[in-house]
Amino acid sequence: MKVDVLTIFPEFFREVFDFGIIRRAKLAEIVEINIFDIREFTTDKHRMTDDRPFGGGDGMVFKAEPIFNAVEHLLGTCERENYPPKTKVVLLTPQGRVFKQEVAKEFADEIENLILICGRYEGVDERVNEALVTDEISIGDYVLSGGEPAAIVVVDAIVRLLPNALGSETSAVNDSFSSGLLDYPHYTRPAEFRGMKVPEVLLNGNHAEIEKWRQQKALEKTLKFRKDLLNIGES
Ligand code: 6GU
Repeated sequence: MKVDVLTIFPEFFREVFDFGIIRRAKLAEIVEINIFDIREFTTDKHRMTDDRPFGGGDGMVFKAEPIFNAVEHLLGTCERENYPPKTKVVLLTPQGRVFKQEVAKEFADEIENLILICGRYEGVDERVNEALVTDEISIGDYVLSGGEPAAIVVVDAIVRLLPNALGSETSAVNDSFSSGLLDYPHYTRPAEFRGMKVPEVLLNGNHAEIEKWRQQKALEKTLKFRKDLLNIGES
């Protein structure tokens, strides 16, 4: 997969993708990640990326032109209808569809070229959405100062689902959410630490009992924190 991130703060991404699973996926050429400075695609003397909102009101609006120019540079077109196959142009804003594990899975399975546009200011000129964007995505119900942290979240969640991104020692199958439940608790050595003991059941080697205990704990955690995941109404 190729990921192109469009941002007015390219420095923000200087090292974030150079650790752990993402770093390994890059080295193994499972993913290529490129960062582009949207300001490089401005055409005016002052290289402005924002302007005042039509209709008045507070805050500034992300201009359409540099974003159109950047996408045109990357895809050879800025018409959604003419994008190459398996291409998505994602706008990261708090107004989008909420990013969930199932969205990460869908993107990991279906996309070869992912363009992430990091929103900024009070909003992005809506013509970007109208003509360019295939998916508008939010990472949750809170407001960030820009789409940059969201781009990091989205890239991380997708890359670890790409074929062979996780080593044999890890697996996405048992992760929280892939089962529909939160993950069960984990323990490692020592069996007693500062007087706190690992649950006996994990030490006795009875795999059927261990599996039962893990399912029970996953259910308890989900009931405690995320009833909404259980489809039993009321979160
Ligand atoms: Cl993608 N952008 C911003 N600015 N705020 C957010 C978000 C995105 N997702 C949740 N809050």
